[in-house]
Amino acid sequence: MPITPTPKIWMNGDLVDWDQAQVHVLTHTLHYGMGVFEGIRAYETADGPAIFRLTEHVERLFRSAHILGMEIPFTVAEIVEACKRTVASTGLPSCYVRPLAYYGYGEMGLNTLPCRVDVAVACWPWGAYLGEDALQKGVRMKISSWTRHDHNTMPPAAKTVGNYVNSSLAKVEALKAGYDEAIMLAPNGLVAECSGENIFAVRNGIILTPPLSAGALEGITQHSVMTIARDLGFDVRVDNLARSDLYVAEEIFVCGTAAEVSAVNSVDDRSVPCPGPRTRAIAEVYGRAVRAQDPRYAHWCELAV
Ligand code: PPE
Repeated sequence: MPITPTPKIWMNGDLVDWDQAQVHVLTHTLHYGMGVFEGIRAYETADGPAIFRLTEHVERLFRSAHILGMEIPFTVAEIVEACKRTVASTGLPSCYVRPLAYYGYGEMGLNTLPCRVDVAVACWPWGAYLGEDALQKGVRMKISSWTRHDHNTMPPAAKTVGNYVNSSLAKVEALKAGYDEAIMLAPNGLVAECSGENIFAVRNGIILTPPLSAGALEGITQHSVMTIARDLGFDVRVDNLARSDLYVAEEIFVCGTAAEVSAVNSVDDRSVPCPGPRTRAIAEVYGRAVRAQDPRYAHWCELAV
């Protein structure tokens, strides 16, 4: 998806011009993948752009860094402020927000202990991640031939730069085979998540989503969806899913900051009813919640200014 430039990018405390936000080719993370990032959305509201669950995203950035043993030289509050400043500087009513902490220029080699940690926050307009009609028509999913990495290989619970090699391999494989998105299985064969979303499947009326231990990122949208679904009166559980659970599911949807709530119409060419009534109801409330239109979830929306 092509990037539309915005005026400024926050780098280590300053807002710099978009074209000046550059790194050296010997930037450590560019070579070894040891970095952490977030994906956040700011939505248009009557009071200006509201950043959805901003503090929780920044807290996860710090947890991801903690898993890597990386020390971010800013506080959570400072990065929250940096995100707000960057969003406000774009003048856009809504945008995607990408904080990134990385080992910068100055050291080479696998020992990250002496490396400097740099932080940047960029924003740009980003449309529907899985297509404008992802909720109505649903997306075609393929179980990937690539296995989600094991906890002792690369920590899937951390949103690290390097983890996305695995996701990109799966995504491109699925696209080349004519599907929209890939479902990743953990090394034990259970469902983990998708290349860039968490997954939910309905079996016997119960909405199920795999836990962190199955190799899923602890998705903030996943958490929002579980809260909304329970408030709608649905039975929601964090539990393992087998491949066959997906083939015979009554409904499947995937969710993430970028993808929001997207319905699934098939898995490996086995059709799934789509969009199911629960998916539709949850997506509708989610769409209002992110725009600060539902008082029950107003505390999830942080105004940029
Ligand atoms: N799993 C993965 C692997 C993942 O990348 C995401 C977000 C999620 C689950 C959902 O997490 P959350 O956004 O907290 O609900 N994927 C980001 C897109 C990655 C990309 O750059 O492409 C996102 O949705 O922002």
